[in-house]
Amino acid sequence: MLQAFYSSNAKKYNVLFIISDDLTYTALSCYGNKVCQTPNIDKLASEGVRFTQAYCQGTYCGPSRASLMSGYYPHATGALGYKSPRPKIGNRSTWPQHFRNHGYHAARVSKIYHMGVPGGIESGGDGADDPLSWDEKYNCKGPEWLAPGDGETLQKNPDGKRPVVGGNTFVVVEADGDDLVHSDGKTAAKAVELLGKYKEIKKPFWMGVGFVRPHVPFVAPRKFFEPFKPYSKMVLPKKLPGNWDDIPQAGINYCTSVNMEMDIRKQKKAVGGYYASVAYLDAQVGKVMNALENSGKRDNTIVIFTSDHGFHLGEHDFWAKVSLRDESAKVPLIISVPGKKPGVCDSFVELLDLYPTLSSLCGLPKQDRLQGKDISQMLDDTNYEVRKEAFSVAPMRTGFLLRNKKWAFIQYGEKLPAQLKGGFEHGRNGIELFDMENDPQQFINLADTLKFQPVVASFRKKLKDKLITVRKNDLQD
Ligand SMILES: [Ca+2]
Repeated sequence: MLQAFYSSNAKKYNVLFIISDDLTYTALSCYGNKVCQTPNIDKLASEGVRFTQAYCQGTYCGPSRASLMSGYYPHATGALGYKSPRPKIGNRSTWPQHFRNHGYHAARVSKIYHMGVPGGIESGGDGADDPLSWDEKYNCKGPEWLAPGDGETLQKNPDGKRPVVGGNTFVVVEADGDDLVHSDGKTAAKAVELLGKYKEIKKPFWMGVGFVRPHVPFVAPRKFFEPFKPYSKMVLPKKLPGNWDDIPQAGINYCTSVNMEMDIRKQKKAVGGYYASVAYLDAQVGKVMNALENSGKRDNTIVIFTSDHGFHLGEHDFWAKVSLRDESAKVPLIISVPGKKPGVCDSFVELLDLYPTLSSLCGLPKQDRLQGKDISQMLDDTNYEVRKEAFSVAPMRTGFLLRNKKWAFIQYGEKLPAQLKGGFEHGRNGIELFDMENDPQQFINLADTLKFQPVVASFRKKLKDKLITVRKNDLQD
């Protein structure tokens, strides 16, 4: 009864969901970066609640996006790679589909489910999209690493002879021309056009706007690189000798300064190129927000800004994603609900919480099958706590993270009972335990310290229970 009453009386807000690709919270000025300025994202943060402890559920595009859009953890759907969650969820509704089913017009501009970057953006295809999620959808083709300009391949290019290349490679291109040369400029323009069009529609809308920067290649119009040049002035994270000695092999990220053969000059240019891509992204976010203001719908539109996962910029000599350290597993998250007080929330949230939370804020029926939690009360009271810890996975290396206020617990390796003929085998590829209050940069692995064995044991049990809960769901036969 209460639900019916709530639903019929709740405001039908529009939803504008803006998601960046491979954006670490550490690169945003509203999260404390002093070098990279992001005035448009900062403005949105000042109008909403900025979450300082938001975590993705998978530390690369495919599983993270499939999870947040479907409402299930990666290990529930088995969407651990770069696939659509649809075969596993059958006729159950995704996040925008649930809104469509309740009178919303749903639109996608560019990358919301997984798309290969740069390859998929060069070809302009749909990627691992889910057609049932949308009333209309647009792909925004761009030249990526082929954009005319000054390019350099930073990765595995010790003698400087390697040309600019495609694929998932650290390449910087200071590009000729304006914003519209690139995919994200076109994405912003399409979103602006749709917001203009939606002035006239009677239905509320759910619009997903997916930007592909700062995902590699670091390509943007030249002017965005200026604040970061000469690149030699970029400051790299603190390096500690022997930093890898106390972590398991599985804990050393797949991209490092060593295996990418990046010297200090290239590392600094990678940071500058990444920041330029973030500045370019920020400018595109500004265009979309201006268009929302101009459409007259800002006052009844909930705006969300986030990223599918984070990114290392040289911490521990790690680069890129996959890692379960905070720079990679934590995401920027801003939720701006008209009429609610802006603030900063330090309680734990997961990207998985967006689907049930937005459903609740818009008065749509609650679905108990969803694995995320409704965090809408945190938007009224930033001290409110819905979860004590966040859970994230790096399927590529069977890595699992449990993160609470005090600890980051990371475990690698898992064999299921079917493979073992009875009994789980957890953590055979190593464990990391970091004291996040005294060692927030995660330099000292305490997993082998005698004193902390009870903490390790308690987390091992917690993780085992968590995986059982995650796998017990309505998708199972
Ligand atoms: Ca990504």
